[in-house]
Amino acid sequence: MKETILIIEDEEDILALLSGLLASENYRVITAGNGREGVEKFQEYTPDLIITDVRMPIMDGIEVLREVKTKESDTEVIILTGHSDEATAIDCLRLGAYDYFRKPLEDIDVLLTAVERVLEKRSLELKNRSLVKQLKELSIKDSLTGLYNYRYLQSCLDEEIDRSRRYGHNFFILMIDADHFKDINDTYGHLFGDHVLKKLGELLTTQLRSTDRLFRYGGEEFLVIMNELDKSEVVMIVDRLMESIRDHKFRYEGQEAKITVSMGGAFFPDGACNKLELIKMADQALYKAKQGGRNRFECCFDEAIDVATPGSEPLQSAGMQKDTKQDLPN
Ligand code: GH3
Ligand code: MG
Ligand code: MG
Ligand code: MG
Repeated sequence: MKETILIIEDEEDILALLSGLLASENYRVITAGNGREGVEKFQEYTPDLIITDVRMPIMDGIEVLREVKTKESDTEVIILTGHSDEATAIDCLRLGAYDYFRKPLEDIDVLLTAVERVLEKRSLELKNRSLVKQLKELSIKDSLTGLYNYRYLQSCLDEEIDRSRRYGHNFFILMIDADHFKDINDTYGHLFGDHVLKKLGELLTTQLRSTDRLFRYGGEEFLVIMNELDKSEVVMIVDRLMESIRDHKFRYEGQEAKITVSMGGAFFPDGACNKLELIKMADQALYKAKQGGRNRFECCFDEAIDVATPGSEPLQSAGMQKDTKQDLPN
């Protein structure tokens, strides 16, 4: 079965002629006897093409055309008009109809050719649109992990800062860097390392909230943008992330390893007045976490907070340093 065509026509003999002809060409044919019924069937079947008469009771073809085109649908429309309706037909083209045909239909092959042509044009347009969408998707994704890439992060941060300035809300960025990742590659091989990075992206994704956005920042570095959270929630989320990574056994082709990560966080606008400063703050916090022994989280918080999370050491307020058991890859 080929495409779906809805024919809207109040003259029964024309309706029968057209539906028989198009059905014999293997199109899926739907019919309606007036505009109102036509619009209902358009909504029900979302046809690829509508062939509609203009003059009909209850609702005319122009109203049908308007209805279809204001819905931003991909449905094409061909108009059938009487001899005296030339001006109306031209109006219909302006409203977005593909073509019009005068009744009585003298050369039915011409109409058939128009049907084939408009459906081909539509199919090409849809394919192009889907390709453009795919390309856009590819351009913002990282090929190894499938996460958003560095380039997309830059535009998201710009947007986020813009929004923060306009509406006065905070957001948080968390930089995550795998500890001693060079050793993982050296010990288990680069392919194993690739697998760990991919899996790490998945692990982080499952632990984050659906509104958090995760990016691959660089080689073995990730970054999360989080909205709508306060500082105690940061502690909770970071704890959860750290724990799930620490507990996970990364397995690939018969080999198995555990890893840890270090994290650095910063709030916007706390202490940062632009994107570069914000990234620098998170980067410095991350550096501090590395210097402090790795497998830990550091953050540039303005105010001191003191939060204890269940099953872990209390977090220290100054600089928000959290000591965690060092769990070196094995
Ligand atoms: P640190 O704890 O200080 O972060 O140590 P590190 O070894 O993780 O850091 P370093 O910057 O010295 O090395 C990063 C390593 O990450 C080296 C590099 O080969 C590896 N890496 C970066 N991108 C990829 C990747 O796409 N696949 C694999 N397998 N390894 C990668
Ligand atoms: Mg009519
Ligand atoms: Mg690094
Ligand atoms: Mg590293």
